[in-house]
Amino acid sequence: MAQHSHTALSFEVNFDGLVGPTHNYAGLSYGNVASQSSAQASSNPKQAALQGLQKMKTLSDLGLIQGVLAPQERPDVHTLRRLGFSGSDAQVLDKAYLSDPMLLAAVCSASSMWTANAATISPSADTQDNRVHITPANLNNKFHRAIEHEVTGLILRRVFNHDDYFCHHPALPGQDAFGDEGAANHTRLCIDYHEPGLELFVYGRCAFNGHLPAPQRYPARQTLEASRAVARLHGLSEHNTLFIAQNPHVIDQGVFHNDVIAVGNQNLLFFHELAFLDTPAVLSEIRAKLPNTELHLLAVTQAEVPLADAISSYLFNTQIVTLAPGNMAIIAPLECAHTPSVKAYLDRLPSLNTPIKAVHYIDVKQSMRNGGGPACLRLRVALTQAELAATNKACLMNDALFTQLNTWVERHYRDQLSVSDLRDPDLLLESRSALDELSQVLNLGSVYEFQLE
Ligand code: SUG
Repeated sequence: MAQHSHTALSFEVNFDGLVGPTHNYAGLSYGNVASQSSAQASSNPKQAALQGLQKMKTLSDLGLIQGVLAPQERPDVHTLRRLGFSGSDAQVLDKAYLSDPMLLAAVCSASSMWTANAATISPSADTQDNRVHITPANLNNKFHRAIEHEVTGLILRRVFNHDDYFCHHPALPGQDAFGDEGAANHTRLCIDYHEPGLELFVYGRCAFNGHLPAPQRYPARQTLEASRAVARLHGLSEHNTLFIAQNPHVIDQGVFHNDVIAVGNQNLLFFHELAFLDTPAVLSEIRAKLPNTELHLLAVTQAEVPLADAISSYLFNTQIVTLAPGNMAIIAPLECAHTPSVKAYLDRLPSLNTPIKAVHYIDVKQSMRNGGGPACLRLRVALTQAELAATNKACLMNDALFTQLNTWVERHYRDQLSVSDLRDPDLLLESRSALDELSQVLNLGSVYEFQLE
């Protein structure tokens, strides 16, 4: 396969978040319809982690380079202590549960699995100093996610651990005006991954300009100010960036990140016609900034797939991957096969004269029920050969690691968890011993705060 061939100059590596042992449904994400409707359902962390691993294996078997990002320490006892709960770890959990069960649920969420929200990454071909720039997302809009970025930053430093090639920034200030959700609102168009591209930053509202339209019902998590700051930090220029306003009406229907309604890969942008505030203007700006590029700007109409079907099936939270030059595949959640309008569209797609030649369905139902589809579960990193060589090898998927991680999940994970189990001190111990072992397997050093007794 082209991606693995030694002659390839660059690679798109997908780093998937490994689902943590506390995966549960707590209804924490207002504006994310799936999270709200699964609230209080019982989860299966073991199955969730195995589904995630199988997804990684499927992509790796297609010939793509696949990475693994470790989960975070949850329950997050350190955050509870910062909030005034004291005593032994078991007492801290118990006091938090009795005082505010939703707070305990928030510090137990396995939400770091959705690594599309881990960071925004600009490939070296686009940046001023020709290094890969990485900014963890502050995820400021939701408390359970706002406590992720410090450890996310640490993990990313251990994975991309070479100053000649990688430049790590801290997350943006944790304030509403700079709400940043990372790569979920960022797509890059290019011809080949190592060539300069056009980085699309999609935002839901402007913090400092109240005249621009904003959603009325659900929050817009990403601001224009945040997107601009990330582009500045990464040394991008006016020529290789485009800031695009999301359609506030679709946010109000449950499109809480742009990757629920649009996805791009190389010279292809796949999106619903209602995705952006001014779609014709967006398309003409893309064409103007990428002259001499054969572009496939593939809009799906409301008549083909109604918005509600696109949101419930996650048609646009698919991954579009390049298997060989000009030959792409779309990786779709099983829910797409079960939604008639979407299934009909995907059946036609390979014959529509675009680079997409095949559709692969995968089962990530445990994650989908919290509003996380295939694209949410992965962080894309375009790397040159030298950058890939400088990346932590222990975090790259292969048959041996796949087997090892499956065994690890089987040994440490529960197959049933409900919100009332989160105060169980044994869950904390199980989670810590699992992560302690994992950090050795993935060669991460000490990224977690706990000490095993
Ligand atoms: O931030 N769900 C995540 C889903 C993130 C999806 N990511 C992308 N679209 N890229 C969120 O809303 C739900 C947790 C709960 O309710 O238990 C949650 O955090």
